[in-house]
Amino acid sequence: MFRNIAVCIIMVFLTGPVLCAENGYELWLRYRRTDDPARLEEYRRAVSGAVIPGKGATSEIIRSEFRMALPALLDKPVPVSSKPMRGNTVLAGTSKALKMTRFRISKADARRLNEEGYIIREHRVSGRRCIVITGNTDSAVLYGVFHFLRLLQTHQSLDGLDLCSGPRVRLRLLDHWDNLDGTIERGYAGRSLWNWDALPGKTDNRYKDYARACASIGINGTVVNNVNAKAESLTRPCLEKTAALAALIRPYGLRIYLSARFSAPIELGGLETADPRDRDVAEWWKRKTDEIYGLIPDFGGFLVKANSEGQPGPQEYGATHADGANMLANALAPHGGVVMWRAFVYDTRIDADRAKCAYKEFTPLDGRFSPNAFVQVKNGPIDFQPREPFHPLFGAMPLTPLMPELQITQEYLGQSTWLVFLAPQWKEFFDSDTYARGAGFPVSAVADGSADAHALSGIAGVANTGSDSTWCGHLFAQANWYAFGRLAWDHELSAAAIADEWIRMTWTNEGNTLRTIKRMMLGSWETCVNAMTPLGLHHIMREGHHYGPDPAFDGADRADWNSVYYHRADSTGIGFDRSRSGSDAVSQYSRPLSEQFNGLETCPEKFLLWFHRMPWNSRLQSGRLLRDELKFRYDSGVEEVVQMRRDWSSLEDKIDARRWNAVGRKLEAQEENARLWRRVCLEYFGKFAEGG
Ligand code: GCW
Repeated sequence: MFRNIAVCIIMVFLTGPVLCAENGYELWLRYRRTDDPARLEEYRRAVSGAVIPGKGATSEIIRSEFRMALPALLDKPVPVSSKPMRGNTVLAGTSKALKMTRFRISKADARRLNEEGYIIREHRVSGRRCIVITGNTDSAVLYGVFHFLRLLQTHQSLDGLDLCSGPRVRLRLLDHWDNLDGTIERGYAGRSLWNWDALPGKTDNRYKDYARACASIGINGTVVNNVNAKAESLTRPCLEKTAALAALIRPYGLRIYLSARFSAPIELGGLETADPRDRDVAEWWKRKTDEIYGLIPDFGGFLVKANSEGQPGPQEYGATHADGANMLANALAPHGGVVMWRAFVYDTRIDADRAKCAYKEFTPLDGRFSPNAFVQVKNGPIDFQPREPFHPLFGAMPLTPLMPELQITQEYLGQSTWLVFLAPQWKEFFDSDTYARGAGFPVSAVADGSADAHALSGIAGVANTGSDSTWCGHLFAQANWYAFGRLAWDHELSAAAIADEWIRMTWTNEGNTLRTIKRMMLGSWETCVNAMTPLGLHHIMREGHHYGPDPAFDGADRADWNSVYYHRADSTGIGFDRSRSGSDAVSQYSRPLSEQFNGLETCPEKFLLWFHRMPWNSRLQSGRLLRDELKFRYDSGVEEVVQMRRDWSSLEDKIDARRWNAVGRKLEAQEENARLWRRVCLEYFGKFAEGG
């Protein structure tokens, strides 16, 4: 990288500005010279140096971040020190560390800030105009520092700064579906970041780079192993490796969590049972948990996938999910840890409609979970589809903190080939009104705990990171990692605002390019829905790997692993009847939403075939017949991808060739795949539609 920069400097000297080849490794933390002269002047005046008086690893990280960022952004030497200095400085530290500046956080501020919130405020110190970045803890200050740097990266004014920001959700986690052998389940960006063979002795700079990127967007926890867990992760040697990792990422405010295999007491402890009501089993978990805390004092807790897709669980012993969760919660409670118990269950003996299973299993358990237990619920009732209505469990378990699980890795959304910006999808989810206790009861209020006054709140995103030099396999997939962190911090942010920040930091502040990329990103999710599963269709991807179309698939062992189960197309129509006269999944939603979903006239068209089975000649809002509308949607999907390619082509001289080419190649493959989707789906559905 340094060589690259040196070459660039020489080239700038000789020929004026050039676009240097970049590989994307720097993510949104590329600190480039501020190329707006007025802003550059302003920043140079406002920031003559940075003072970070704190001791400890986090303060050192902040110093090194400033040393990297400020001279680059301001294009001049900027002293960074732990000692006071003259001039208009940036002062960053906890209120204790900043004592000498006489900057006081008022009591009201302190309460508002809690543990992770920060203030960025202009403040006079001995007649000088300084910018103070402060909070109650080191990680709060670190978050504030990244926010401040973001202001510079995105060319915001520093005039009269007075910002205060705190996270709406307490636990903001990445879930890595990484296996101990270095593979990643549903990973499309190379191998796992964690090199378990080399740990604990040998670590990798990339761990710190990962933690730094997470800290820059407010992520404060990471579940390092797959929910399809191996008991081996809980063995002493593995825990020592995990502890080494935990020590590296701790100063960035990141805590480690582990997925726990429920049958570990049998596999590792030699017990005959894993029954959560068995004294020896509970004792084994208690000892194991104590051992973990002995190695990792700030260990976050366990994530558990139980009685789901072949994973062991309490139901094997006639015990409930709550029994299982509580046993682990009890072991964690003395240490302040949490258990995150997943609600991703779909036992067809519970209900023939997979979408209904989790609700039926979990709502009767509301109120029976320990205070430090979350139930972790995917955004929709099936499985991370391009579009789903929100999961009916949101709002239906008022006594239990629910932790939404979003999928950043695009398992069903074109993986690392498709450009799909997911913030609009997540916003649709957060903003959905559950009507659980009357109107105005959105999913976001369940997620942040405000709806039912839960002290615990959390959100998890299934990570899309890997060993690839771009981290995420697609340069635009980085935007989803970014957006997840930003929305976990503040779900009120708009998708457009997040895209704007990310583009400015990752690509450019230049207006025309910014607008073009933003347009591409903001339309990209609807494009994906149109191109793959319009009008509420779902789960018609190729079996197993879930890339590309296979609506005809009917060969799986389980009915609900087949595409035909979900679309039910024949010559009389298409769609899954989940209305009152069908599976009645609509009744799992509160009134009046259940009524709205139930009514053919009132059901939003985006969910039409999710909730209803429709004759091919039904007339839709556009005036088109269903069969024509489907064609129209698949056509639009392709056209929109073609337009994205055109947009991207127009940026050739605005973006460095390496990244421009990399994205161009991805878009080409995306177009090919969109065309395949259209061809396969229209041919297959068309056969029925013609006869209808
Ligand atoms: O989406 C499905 C995936 C599985 C995954 C499972 C889950 C980790 O296809 O690969 O397993 O969901 O969320 O548990």
